Amino acid sequence: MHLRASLAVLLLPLAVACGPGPGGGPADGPIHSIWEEDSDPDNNSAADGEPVSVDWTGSVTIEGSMSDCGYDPDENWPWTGDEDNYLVEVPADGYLDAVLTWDTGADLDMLIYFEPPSGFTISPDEQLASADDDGEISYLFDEAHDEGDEVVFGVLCASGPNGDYSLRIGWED
Ligand SMILES: [Ca+2]
Ligand SMILES: [Ca+2]
Repeated sequence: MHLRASLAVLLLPLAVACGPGPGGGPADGPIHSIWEEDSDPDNNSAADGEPVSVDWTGSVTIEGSMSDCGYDPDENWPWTGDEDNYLVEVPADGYLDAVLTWDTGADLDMLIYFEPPSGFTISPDEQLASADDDGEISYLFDEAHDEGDEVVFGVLCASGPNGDYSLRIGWED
C-alpha cells in the first residue's frame, strides 16, 4: 500500500505537466512586444536607464529616436547628440541576443552593461561601434541569464543625422 501511494504522488505532477491545456504554459507560445522610447532625455544615463516595462518572452523591440550628432573640438564639451539607455529584465532562464538597426546614415554605437551600473565611473561591458551607414549592430550573449536579471542596453551616436532606430532583444532557452 505504501509503495502504491508513493507512485501515485510521483506520477501526478508529470501528468499535469504534460498537458498543453488552456491554463498557460509553453502551448501559449512566445510573446513578442514593442516598447516605444518614452523618457528622452531622462534616459541619458546608463545608471538610470529607462525601464522597458512590457511583458515579453520571445522578443521585445524598442523603437527609439536619435538627435543630430556631431563633434566640435572647439567646444568645452565637444560632443553633441543623444544617448538612450534601456533597462531590460530577463523574462526566464535562457540566452539573450540584441540587434540594433537603423537607416538614417548616422554612426551609432551599442553599449551593453551586464548589470545596471552604479558609482562615479561607469564603463560598459561591451561597446559595439559601427561605421557610417552600417545600419546594423548585433550581439549574442555568451552566458545564459537567470530570470529576473537586469541588463542595460545603450544606444548613442558618434555623428550623423537624427532619425529612428530599432533595438530588438530576443530570448531563447
Ligand atoms: Ca532618444
Ligand atoms: Ca536620450
